[in-house]
Amino acid sequence: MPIPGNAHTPLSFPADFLLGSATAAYQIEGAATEDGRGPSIWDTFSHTPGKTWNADTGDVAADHYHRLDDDLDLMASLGLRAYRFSLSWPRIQPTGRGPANPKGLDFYSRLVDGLLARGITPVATLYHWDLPQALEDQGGWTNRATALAFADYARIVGEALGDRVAIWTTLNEPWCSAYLGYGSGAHAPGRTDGAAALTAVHHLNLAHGLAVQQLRAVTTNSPQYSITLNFHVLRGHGDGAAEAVRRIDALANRAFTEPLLRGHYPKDLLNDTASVTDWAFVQDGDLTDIYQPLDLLGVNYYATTAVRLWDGTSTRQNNDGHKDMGGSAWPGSPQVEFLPQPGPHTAMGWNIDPDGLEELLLDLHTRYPEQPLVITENGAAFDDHLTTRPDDTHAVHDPERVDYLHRHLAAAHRALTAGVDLRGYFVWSLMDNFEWGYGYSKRFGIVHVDYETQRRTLKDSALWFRELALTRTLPPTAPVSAPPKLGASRG
Ligand code: IFM
Repeated sequence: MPIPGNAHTPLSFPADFLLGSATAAYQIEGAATEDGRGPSIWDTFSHTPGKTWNADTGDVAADHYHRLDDDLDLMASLGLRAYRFSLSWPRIQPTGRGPANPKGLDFYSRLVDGLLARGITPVATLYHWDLPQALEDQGGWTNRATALAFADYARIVGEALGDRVAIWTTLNEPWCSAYLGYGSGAHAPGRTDGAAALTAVHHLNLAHGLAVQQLRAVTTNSPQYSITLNFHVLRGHGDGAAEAVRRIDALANRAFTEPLLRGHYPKDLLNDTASVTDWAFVQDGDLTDIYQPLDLLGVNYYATTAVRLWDGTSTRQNNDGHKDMGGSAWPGSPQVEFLPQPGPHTAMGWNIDPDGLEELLLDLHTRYPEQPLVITENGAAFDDHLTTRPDDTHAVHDPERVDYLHRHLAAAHRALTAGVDLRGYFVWSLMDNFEWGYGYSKRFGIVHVDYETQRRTLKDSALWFRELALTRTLPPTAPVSAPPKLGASRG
């Protein structure tokens, strides 16, 4: 029987399907104190001993801020149709309030112009976790005022770039901002307070809704509006499997999708968390503000999550795929435990399950049939090895990543064929970068970054993705063509 996606049965994506790559400001830009940028919670967190692997910080990262033109050429050489990047709020408003820093806006304006000049669709995310530290000092996402400040920031950015950005994303993975930032403590600002995490959930939802309204008021090029969520695809185990799945689905998924797409919080979520908070922070009119029509729902998917009800006697397992920093990302649900998943695994220890992506897309389509979807992140970290060819150029042979991408794109294609309104796929990530609490120990890029020299080297997965982007047809999993001719610095 022919293997789907091989030469015998090529899988093709529609002509307007966006095939691109994604990054985030703090993970690649560096230049942490340059041109008026203020400190963010990730600067503070990463400079706090014990918070990140090897005490790594984003001070330099992939130095993208200084290498913008070369990196734009790199994207063009890969045939990317779209590029998803995030804006650093403290680069634009150093304290999160007040007038815009012109140098900050200028950087993103040059980025957007550079993309358009190369025929690459700009997809801008307003917030990928780098909250200005000055706002955190006033309570961060537990303070309603942060949502209002975010709306002002959205307006500033919309006024500056709202004639050119094609797709706006308000927030990236508010689950992480709220539950890892304020619940488990694995992410900045590192708080471990369940009530604070749930308060942050609501203020992030509110910030999204207010920002969409501000953007709509000032943009002039009829862009699309979206938010990106990291969905938890749950596998229930044991006698209470359905209950464990329901609780975590409410906390992780429906706490966002229901207010955003249906205008209310799920009743079971409010009940499950009643011992943690009374949700009094939800004010009249908030849900109307949050419930804005969305052109696209961004879907981030990497792995599945296995849950079961804890019997209360054995040691509770907490293999939820994130660093254990003492707190809990699951307020109100201590009776659920997270089981290790069978392999194969990526270097993050996350299980590889492409069927989970197909199931997720089909499930979202069933729950929210009117809602177009886009895969805004999918990809894998592996322990890559840079090799030097006899002519002193470099290569990274990463067949596991090529296989991962191939299998997930085939799964996305199956969902598309089954009728899901799926508009695009963005590989995480364009280049190796600062992987938050894991520092530089994990490499997700399709382009390798040598952090000593900042030399970029196309991995085999980049060549494979280039073939996909250029042909819109899923290439076979072996490397498909010679590297494009690039500057000497890129191996
Ligand atoms: O690197 C992150 C990204 O910032 C958000 N989504 C998951 C990626 C891999 O952990």
